[in-house]
Amino acid sequence: MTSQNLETNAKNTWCPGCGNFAILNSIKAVLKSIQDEGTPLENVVLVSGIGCHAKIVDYINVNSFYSIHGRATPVAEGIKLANPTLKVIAFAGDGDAYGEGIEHLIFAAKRNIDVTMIIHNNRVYGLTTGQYTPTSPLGFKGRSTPKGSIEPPINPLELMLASGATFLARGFSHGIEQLKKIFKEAINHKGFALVDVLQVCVTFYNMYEYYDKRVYELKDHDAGDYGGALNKIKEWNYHADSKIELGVLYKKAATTFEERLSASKKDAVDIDSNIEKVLAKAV
Ligand SMILES: Cc1ncc(C[n+]2csc(CCOP(=O)(O)OP(=O)(O)O)c2C)c(N)n1
Ligand code: SF4
Ligand SMILES: [Mg+2]
Repeated sequence: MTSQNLETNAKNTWCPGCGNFAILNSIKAVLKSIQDEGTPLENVVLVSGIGCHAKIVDYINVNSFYSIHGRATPVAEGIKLANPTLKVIAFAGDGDAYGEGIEHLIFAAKRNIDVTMIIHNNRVYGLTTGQYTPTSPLGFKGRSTPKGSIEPPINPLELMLASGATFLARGFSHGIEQLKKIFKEAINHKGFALVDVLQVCVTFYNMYEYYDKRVYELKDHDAGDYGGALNKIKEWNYHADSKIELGVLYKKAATTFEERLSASKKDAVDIDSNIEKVLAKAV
């Protein structure tokens, strides 16, 4: 098997210092390792929404679907259902996934469909130059909220846990080695996996100094304990001025949507053939 070159000819137009570079470099390293372990990259499909983050699929030489704002999740689900042997990895922004596309995310988690969602959570609309998003803090000053946002943020990881996600983690664009580890574990997880990456937008919301002072890596955390995971997830809440936990927060083995779908198709075939037998006898 020849090794697939991951580079493309697309010109990178992200701002210098953007946290998206850390995600790009980490995922490229993980794709390379997946390939080295024997999975051809033609078995991987990347999906993106619309936003600065979405350009990532232009910068990786792997089959991809550049979708529309808020719709990375259903496109990823459709690809997985059409061909369950594929590994599907979707990239979405916080505006994309936690705003316009939030309902898709809830249902994907509820179904436990086997896709990996990587959320570039810069807590701002980057591409449209600085409006507030569902994870911007109360008081956030941006293009659409010059006097400060009057809404508190949502905690997307708490919402995903309640919705049924079976793998939840948080990474940071100042921690490439940890990002690689988390991405690899998320991609290998069987079921719905979401990685919320604190991806700093240096141009419209530069949080490096703030995060650098507060982040810490989870140690001795039992990711299989729902209650413990919930407590950890609620510790920071995207607003409190507290420590911010990084790492795998929750992980659970569970039947996937595709497995249940395939079993129900088999039942349907059995029912059909039984009906044919009954009808044949009746004639
Ligand atoms: C259906 C639809 N709604 C709105 C837009 C306009 N739009 C494009 S990018 C964007 C925000 C992107 O923010 P985010 O998803 O956080 O990504 P980022 O640019 O921060 O990576 C919006 C509102 C659009 N292109 N399509
Ligand atoms: S606007 Fe922000 S998110 Fe977009 S490329 Fe520039 S630094 Fe990155
Ligand atoms: Mg954003």
